[in-house]
Amino acid sequence: MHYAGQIPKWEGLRDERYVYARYFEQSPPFEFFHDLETDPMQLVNLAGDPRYRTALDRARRRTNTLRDSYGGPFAVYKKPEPRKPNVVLIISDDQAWTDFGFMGHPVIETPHIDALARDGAAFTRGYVPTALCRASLATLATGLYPHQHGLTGNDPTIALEMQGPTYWNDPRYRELNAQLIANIDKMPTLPRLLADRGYVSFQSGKWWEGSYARGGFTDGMSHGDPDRGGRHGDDGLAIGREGLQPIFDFIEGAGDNPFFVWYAPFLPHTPHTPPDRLLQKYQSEGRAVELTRYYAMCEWLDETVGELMTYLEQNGLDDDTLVVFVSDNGWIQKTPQTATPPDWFTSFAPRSKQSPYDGGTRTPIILRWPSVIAPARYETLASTIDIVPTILHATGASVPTDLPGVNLMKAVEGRTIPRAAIFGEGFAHDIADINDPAKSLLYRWCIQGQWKLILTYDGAVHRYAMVHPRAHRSPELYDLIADPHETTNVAAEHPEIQAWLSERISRWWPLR
Ligand SMILES: [Ca+2]
Repeated sequence: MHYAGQIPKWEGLRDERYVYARYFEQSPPFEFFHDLETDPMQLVNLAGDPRYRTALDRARRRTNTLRDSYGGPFAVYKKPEPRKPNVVLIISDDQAWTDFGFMGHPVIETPHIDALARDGAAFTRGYVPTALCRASLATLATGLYPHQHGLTGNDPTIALEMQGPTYWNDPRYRELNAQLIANIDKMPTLPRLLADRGYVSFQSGKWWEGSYARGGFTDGMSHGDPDRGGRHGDDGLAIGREGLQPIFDFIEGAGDNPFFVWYAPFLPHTPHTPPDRLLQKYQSEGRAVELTRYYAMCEWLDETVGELMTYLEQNGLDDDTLVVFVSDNGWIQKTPQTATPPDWFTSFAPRSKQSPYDGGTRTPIILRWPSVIAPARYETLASTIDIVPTILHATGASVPTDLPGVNLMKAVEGRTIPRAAIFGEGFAHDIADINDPAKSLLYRWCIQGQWKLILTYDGAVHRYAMVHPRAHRSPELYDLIADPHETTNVAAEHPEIQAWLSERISRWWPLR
């Protein structure tokens, strides 16, 4: 990482009794305050404890005085003008964290995504806050948790008599969905914040929130008109499967403006219709045809990533383009051999899409920006709530103060990410009450270090009841390092960890 000027990121002091530090990059600043008398190891942060208010205020004032005596804020440093790299956000659709060459898959070949990981910062322990398309994409557009942006499921709940293959044509469905889409109009989305910084932006692929313009993109492929098949991307869904020319045309038309590309192809998502050459490549004695098709789809996505990167290189753009790669949710292919509960009708297996398990929620997160980011792998926990603040920081755009994520570039710069745990939530596919996310709540989870706690709730499930068998009423605790596929619930052996993480979940999103 080029780190011009060694700009300070925190200030503070230590006296005989107290240690105080303030990380002033955030607004409001993140503060640590420790009482050495009662806590010599500095394990308990008392910055929010009202009993220490007076002592904390004194430490703040003394820090300001000391700082000013050295010439005031940043007196000896000059912040460089932030650059404006181009940004390409690649979003895989329905691909598990294991299903990449660089993540160790024994069969699937993904040489171009592997190259992104090799040349960039690869966060191998990344997560989406929820394992469903629309909610996950809205997080990538806003930086908010689904319970904050309100787009928690793919559809509003529709009455039984409306159900059928074209339920989205029912006027009652359309009215509810129009209300849902209106959520995005109010939010400072990534394209809007980048536009304030002079960026032009292009939407391609999946997009559920009406026309691309509703999300603040200056250009795009999805019209969102329900009368013309608008639901989750319409014309945009041709990207990747039918080539990348619309993206190349947009970049050519961007002129001297920095650009942002949202590339969310319908890949490896169903229909699993790979080119014949890839299908043949993955055919193997004894391998189920469903699995063969899925494997081929993963490589098809990879080929399009290669095409995109080749274009950037050939046009001299790749050195100063921040490429971000992520999956919107996981996928475990169901085959005739897969054990499923009765009436399981989807083509994915249990403990994958829509579930709180890593098969649904975990994804590698890659940041590639050759002129700035040195290649490295990170075990640091990362979340897709971090993508928006990371891109905003990298581009020098303004960062809303209420975003829950962190700037992942801190880890790349060798600094500490001030966050101990990451959180997630699972909702029903159909939103029970568009004004109250908790009515569809099924799971909440928290990961700290190697531990993952999953709590289960009784939200309304409607059409997808089968995907959420309510067999588990008890909390589930997994050691993700020893048991990455979450086979053994160790909650009973570690009641103290269960209680600690449960408390963290309650504080993260207090339910009424
Ligand atoms: Ca998806």
